Amino acid sequence: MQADIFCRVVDNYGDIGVCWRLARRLAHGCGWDVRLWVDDLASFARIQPGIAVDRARQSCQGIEVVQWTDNPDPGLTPRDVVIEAFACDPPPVFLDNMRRNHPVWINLEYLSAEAWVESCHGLPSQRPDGLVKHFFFPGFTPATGGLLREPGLSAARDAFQADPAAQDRFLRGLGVAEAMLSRRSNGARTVSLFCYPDAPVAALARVLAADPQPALVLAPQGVAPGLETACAIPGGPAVARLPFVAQPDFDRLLWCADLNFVRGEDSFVRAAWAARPLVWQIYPQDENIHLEKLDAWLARYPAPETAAALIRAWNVPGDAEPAARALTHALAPAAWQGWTQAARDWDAAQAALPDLAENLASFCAELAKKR
Ligand code: TRH
Repeated sequence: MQADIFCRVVDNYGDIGVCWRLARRLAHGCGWDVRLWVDDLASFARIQPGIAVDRARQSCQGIEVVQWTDNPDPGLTPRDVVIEAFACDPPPVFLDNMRRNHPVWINLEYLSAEAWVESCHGLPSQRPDGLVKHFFFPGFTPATGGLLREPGLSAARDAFQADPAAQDRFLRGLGVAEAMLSRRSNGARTVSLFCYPDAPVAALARVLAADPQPALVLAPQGVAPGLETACAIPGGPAVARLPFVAQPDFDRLLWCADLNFVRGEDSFVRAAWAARPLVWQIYPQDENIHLEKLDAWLARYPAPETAAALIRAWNVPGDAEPAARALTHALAPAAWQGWTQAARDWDAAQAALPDLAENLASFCAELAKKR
């Protein structure tokens, strides 16, 4: 298959994060020839070293990257499959060409655990101009498009998690100081923190300070700017700032941590694949719709109620007290043990389902036959 993936960066790194991961998975796992159109190469460059921010066309890891501008090259005509991420609409000149050669057209939707996703997944939308767009929904059940997950991921993760020396080498390579590494080898709890600016980080610092087990917080540069100040309290956790890294290294970072605070869409899924406890800060939406989505996922996530209460509290900005109380309960030994087991169970259950790229590839192949 030859495909065009269109990615418009609304904000943050999730749009390009999902599209880049999908492009690599389709190219390297399914043998597709992929062209990725991106309107914000600067965001892309932050999560993929080597991307030039000012090149109209470039190749990265066997994928052609096209800078999506207001005047795209009309010579870049549609091929077998067009995937628009998150309803971003291909450019008009490209659409004109689509009316001529009728490629398979997919709208890849946002991830949600809500039940209605199953009934909408795969539905066609017939347009007045004769083109048909199909909705493809990621999700957590066999009746959805699934989640992106590379073959061999569990084995690579298990080997890395069983190898403290490899973890030390990895963290050292990211600039983590020897004192921090010793803290880890002496039993400190490693926490990774990737959150939005309103996350109750002071509550996290206070609870970790009061916990009998020392802690180390690993946070990307620029995320949670108040973290160092919040942690500068008696018994407070040590803080290590890390550069933004490429996606495979971001996985390794999550695999190093005992507890991962993640956000948005893609880092949330990757934290699930770490098979360790995770706290999800969901992308905020108007009228708190996101809290319904959060509850829909919590209804599926097998963690104890203490963990669910913490995840809910972490998503309510303002009063940090409920988050602090919930975190204290969730870290108590029996609750923590239950959560750790649940994280393994969740990973194993989800890993048993076909991944999004496999599902998408067979869905497109079926549609292509009918063209
Ligand atoms: O950055 P985000 O908050 O993105 C959000 C969400 O996707 C949200 O749903 C969407 O509507 C909005 O963007 C526009 O969080 P997310 O989804 O976790 O994306 C972060 C990406 O960045 C993910 O692919 C992991 C990647 N990343 C790295 O590759 N290296 C890093 O060092 C870090 C910190 C992140």
